[in-house]
Amino acid sequence: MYCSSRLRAFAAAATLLAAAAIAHAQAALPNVVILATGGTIAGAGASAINSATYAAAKVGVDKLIAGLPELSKVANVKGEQVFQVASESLTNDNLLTLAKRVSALAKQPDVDGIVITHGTDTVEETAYFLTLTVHTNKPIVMVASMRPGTALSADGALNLYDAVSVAGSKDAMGKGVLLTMNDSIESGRDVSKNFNIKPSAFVSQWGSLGMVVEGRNYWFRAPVKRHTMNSEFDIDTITSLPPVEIAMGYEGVASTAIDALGKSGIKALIHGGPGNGSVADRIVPSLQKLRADGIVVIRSSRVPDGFVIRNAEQPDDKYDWVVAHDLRPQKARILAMVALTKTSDTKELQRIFWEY
Ligand code: DAS
Repeated sequence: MYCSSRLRAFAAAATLLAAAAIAHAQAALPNVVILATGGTIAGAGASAINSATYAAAKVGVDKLIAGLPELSKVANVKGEQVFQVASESLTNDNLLTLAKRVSALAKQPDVDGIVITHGTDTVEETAYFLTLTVHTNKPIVMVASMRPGTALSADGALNLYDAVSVAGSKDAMGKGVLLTMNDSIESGRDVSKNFNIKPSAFVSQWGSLGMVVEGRNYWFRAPVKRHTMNSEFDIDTITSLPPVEIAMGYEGVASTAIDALGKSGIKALIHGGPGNGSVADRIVPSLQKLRADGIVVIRSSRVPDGFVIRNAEQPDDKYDWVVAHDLRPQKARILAMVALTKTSDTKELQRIFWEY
């Protein structure tokens, strides 16, 4: 018969052993920080059938983490609430604040990866900005959701689990900023929101980088454009972003928007033209006026896929215009703002649009 003191000693030893085992298991897990900014992934609807009618940016990061205990199996997770907004309302200053926080965390030796929860509307823009300006090889993984957590078949929980799993993976290092949505791992540079109400909304015209399934990554390609450690742009040296706006091209377009933007203090105008970034002949004089006033003119295309070819139908050399390569207008604007923090020389800008 064991005396009670021996039982107490046995229980104490067992407790210590269990604590040591937990500590050992946690030490083996990567440390991942989740930076929350808002969006549908933090949204809430009135009922389970409200998959499209809901309020974004309502649930705090601690509640997101607490609602997903499976995260503790793939990483030691800490959360920070950077913003709580719908992403269509994010500003250039928000971009700078977020990127600087990511850069600071990435320098910490006790941080192995960073996840950013974000609205779907502009996550493609934030992802590109971060991949252009944050100097780290550590995984930075954006994640969003098309349905709020209150809806039937909500996609946020698995998307977030995937994002934390990828952010803690050594094989995700050095691939630039990533986005995990709907089991896919997308390049932050290439991905865009192609459908406004489906979980399969996000597509990269040159293909996904891979997939993440049950916490394991399957890679099928790697980015070739410059990013993160190989970028000449560094968020730690950027204090503000020059104003760049977008004007679309379409049948019957007037020069009203372009003329007004030309007087608003912008440093570059992205022209989102039809086809190969075509410019209506009646608009050319307005664009030439902007150019004469020192405003950079960048030809992008409203066509979702493909890339604008220089000097094809438009005499870019003659007008001293820059072409946006395969970047949609909203992405071309991000690169233009970043590039203009360093140069306004159009030959240098064109090099940058080829390389990033
Ligand atoms: N308004 C959208 C946004 O915040 C909601 C979402 O889809 O995340 O981007």
